[in-house]
Amino acid sequence: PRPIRLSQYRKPAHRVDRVDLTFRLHPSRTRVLARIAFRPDPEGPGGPLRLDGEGLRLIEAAIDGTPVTPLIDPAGLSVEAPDRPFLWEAEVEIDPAANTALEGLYMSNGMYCTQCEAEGFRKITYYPDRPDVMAPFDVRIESDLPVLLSNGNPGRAGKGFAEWSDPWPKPAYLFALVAGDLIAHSDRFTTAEGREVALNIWVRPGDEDRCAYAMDALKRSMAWDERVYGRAYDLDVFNIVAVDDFNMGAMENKGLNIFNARYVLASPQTATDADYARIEAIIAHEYFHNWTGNRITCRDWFQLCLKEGLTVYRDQQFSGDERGHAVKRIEDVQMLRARQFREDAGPLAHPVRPESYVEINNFYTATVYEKGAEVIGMLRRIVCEDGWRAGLDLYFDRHDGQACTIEDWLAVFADATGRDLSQFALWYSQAGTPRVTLSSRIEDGTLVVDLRQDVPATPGQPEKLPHAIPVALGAVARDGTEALATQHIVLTRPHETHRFAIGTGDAVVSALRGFSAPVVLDQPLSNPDRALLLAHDTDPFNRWESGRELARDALLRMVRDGAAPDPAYLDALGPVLADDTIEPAFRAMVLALPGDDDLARSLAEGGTVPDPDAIDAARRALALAVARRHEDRLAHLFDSLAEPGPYSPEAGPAGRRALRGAALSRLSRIDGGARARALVESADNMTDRLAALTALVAIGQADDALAAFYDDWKSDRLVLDKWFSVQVAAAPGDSGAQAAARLTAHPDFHWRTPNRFRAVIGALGANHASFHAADGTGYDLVADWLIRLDPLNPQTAARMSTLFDSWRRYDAGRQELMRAALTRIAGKTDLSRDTSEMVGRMLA
Ligand code: B3K
Ligand code: ZN
Repeated sequence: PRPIRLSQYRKPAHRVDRVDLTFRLHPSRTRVLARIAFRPDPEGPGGPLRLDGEGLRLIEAAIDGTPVTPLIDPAGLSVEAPDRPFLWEAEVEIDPAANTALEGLYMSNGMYCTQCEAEGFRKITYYPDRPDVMAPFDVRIESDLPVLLSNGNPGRAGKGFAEWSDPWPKPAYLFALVAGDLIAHSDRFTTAEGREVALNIWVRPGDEDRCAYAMDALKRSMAWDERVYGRAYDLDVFNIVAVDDFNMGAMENKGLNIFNARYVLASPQTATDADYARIEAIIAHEYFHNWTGNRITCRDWFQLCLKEGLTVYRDQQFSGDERGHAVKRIEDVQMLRARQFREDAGPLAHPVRPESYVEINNFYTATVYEKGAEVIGMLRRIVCEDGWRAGLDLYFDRHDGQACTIEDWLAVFADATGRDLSQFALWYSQAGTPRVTLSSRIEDGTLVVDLRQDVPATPGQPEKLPHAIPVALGAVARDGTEALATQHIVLTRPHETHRFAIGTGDAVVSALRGFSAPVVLDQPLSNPDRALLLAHDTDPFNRWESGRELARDALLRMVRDGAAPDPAYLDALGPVLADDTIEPAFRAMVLALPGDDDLARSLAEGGTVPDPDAIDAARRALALAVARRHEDRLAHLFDSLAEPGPYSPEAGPAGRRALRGAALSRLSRIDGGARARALVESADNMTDRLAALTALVAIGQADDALAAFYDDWKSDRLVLDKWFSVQVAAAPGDSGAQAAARLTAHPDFHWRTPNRFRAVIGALGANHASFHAADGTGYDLVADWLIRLDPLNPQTAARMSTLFDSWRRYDAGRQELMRAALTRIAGKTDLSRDTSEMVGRMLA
C-alpha cells in the first residue's frame, strides 16, 4: 500500500451535521442503522460522497429516502450525492464475535466493546472516518444485556434498549459503545461550574471491590484539571469500563472511557505500587483528554502529538503534584531513554509529527507520546510561566470545538508572547536525539561554558538544522555548596559560549538540570566530580543522574575491559543509603543499576559491539558487589522499612516499599534467598510478594514459590499475568528464552488476549540476555508467535515486532539471526499492513 502523506492533506468534501445510530446487537450478526445528515463543504474538493468502510455488509442505502446503489470497494464506497444538505441512511451487518483484531465492535467475555481510534469506526458503519469531521451523535442500542452504554448523556431506556445523546461534536474515533452484564462502582463529583456529574466504573461481577482507587484517582484528576487549567467536565455522566481484551492501555471516548482492566482494577492483594501509580496516571491521562483531544482534537493523524504529547505532559504534571516531582521526573526520563531514545537511534526513528505513514496505528509511539511531552515541557521553559498560562488560555479559547494542527498550537504561544517560535517548531519535524557537548572552565571568577549541538541523521533526514534547546545549569563547589544557582539558557546555534560570574575558583557544572531537554548530554566529568554531584547537587534529577553515570562507567569498564566492580562507586553509594533524610523512593532509584538494553546502547554509541551475556554478567557482579559492600546497611534498611499497619498505595509507603524491595534484591544475592522466601509467604500485599518472587527468580530459587503463587492466583487473570511475566522477565542469564518457550505451552497461555501475550512475549523482549540468547531461540520464539498472532491481531503483532528494532547493534551472528527472523516474518503470505510496514522499515 502507498503511504499517506501530511503534504497531501485535503479538506473533506462533506461535513456531518448530525449522526443517528441504531445498534441491534447480535454476536455474529449485529445490524447498524445509520442516519447521517451531510452537507457539502464549500471549501472542500467537491465530488461524489465518499465514505470509509471495511468489512461491512451493506444491506441497503438511501439518500433523502431514495434507495441508492453505491460503488463498493475494499476501503469504502462512493455514490453520487446532491449538491446541498442531504440525509444518508444505511443499514449494515457486522460480526463482532469474529473480530479478533479488537478494533471496531468486538466481543470480550460476552461483553460488546468498541475501539475506534484511529480508524476503527469504519468497521462499524460507512462514514467519513477522519478526525476533522465532527458531529453530535445520538445512539440507540437494542440488546437484552443489562447494561447498554454509549457516549454523552443518557436518554430514554427500557426493556431491551437504551438511548444516548452526545451534544458535543466529535470525530468518529471518539465513538464508543459497551453492552454487557456489568456492575458499577459509583460516585459523584460536583464541578466548579456547579454541574453534578454521576461517575461510574463498570466492571465484571466480582471485580467491583477493586475499583475504589481508580475512582479516587478520577475525582482527583477532575479537581486538578479545574484547579490547574481551569477545565471543568462537560456532561452529566462520566463512565469508565474495564475490559479484558484490549490492545493498549485505555481510550478517551467522549464520556465513556474504555480501559484495559489492568489499568483500572486494584486491591492491595492483587496490585503492586507500580500498578497503582499507572492506574492513577492513565485514569488522569484519559480524563485530561476530554479537553486536550476531545474538545480540541486533531485535524489529521499526523497531528497526533497535538493531543498525545500535551496530554502525557499533563498527566506527568498531575502525578508529580500528587506524588512528588523529583522521583516522577526520574521515572519519566528513564522511560523516555529506554523507549524513545532507542526508537530515535534506530530504523524506526521518526519526527514527533511524522510526515508519512502506511498504517497510523504504528505511530502511537514513544516519540509521539513521550518526546511529544518533552517538547511541551521545553516550550513551557522557553515561554516562561506567564507565557505558558496565556498561551493555553488562548488555545482553549480560540480552538474549542475545532480539529487543529501543530501550527495552531504554536501560533497561540507566538501570539500570546510575541515570540518567534519558528526554530522551536523544528522539534516537531526533525527526528533524532540531539547530542549536546559541554565543556567548562573557570577564569577569574567567571564560569565559561562551551556548548555544541549535533543532531544525528535519521532515516530520510540526512541533514539537520540546529534546535532551540533549553539548558538549565548550575554549579556545585568542591565543598558541596551551590556555587551557581540554576541558570536558564536556550542554545540556538551550533556552538555557543556562556559566561557566569561565580564565587569560587573550582566548581563542577551541573548541566541539563531537571533534564531540561530530551538530548544526550556529553560532559566529560571525572568520577570524583560525579560523586560530588551525587552527594551535594541541589537538583534531584542530576543527583540521581550522577549516581547513574558512576554505575554506568563502572559497568562499561567491567564489560569492555573485564574490570572489577569500582570501589569508588561502591563507596559513593554508602552515604546515600545511610541518609534517612533522603526520600526512600529516591534512594531506591539511586540503588538501581542501568538496564542491560541501556548499557547495550551506551556500548554501541561508543563503538563497541554489545555482548548481551557479558552485560548481564557485569550487572549481576556489580549487584553482588553492592550487596557485599553494604550488607549491613541493606539489612538495616530491609528490617527497618517494614511497614506497620495496613497497606496504603500512597507515595510515602510505596517509596519505603521500593527501597526495601531494592535492598532485598541485593541481599538475595548473598543470603541464598532466605529473606525473599520468608517475605513471599508473609507478605500481605502484592508489591512485597512480587518483589520477593522477582528476587527469587533472579537467583534461580523460585520453583516452590512460583508453584505456590500459581495455586493462590490461578483464577485471577491479572495476577496470573504477573506470574507468567516474572518468570521470563527476571530469569537469569539467557534462561528466560526457555522459560518463555515452556510458558507458551502452558494451558493458561491465552495468547489471543493481548495482556497474556505481552506477559510472556513482551517479558522476553524485556529480558535482554534472554531475548538475545546466542543460539537464536529467543528471536525464533518471538518470530513464531508474531507470525501466529498477526492474522488475528495485527496491531499487537506490529507493536511487538519493535523488539527487533536495534538488531544492527549486535555481533554478526546475532544480526544474521535477527535478520533471518525479520525476513521470515516479512515473507509470510497475507502479512498485515501493520506488521509489514514495521518489518519493512526495520529491514530497510
Ligand atoms: N488515544 C488512545 C490510543 C489509541 C491507540 C490506537 N491504536 C489512548 C491514549 O493515548 O490515551
Ligand atoms: Zn492519550
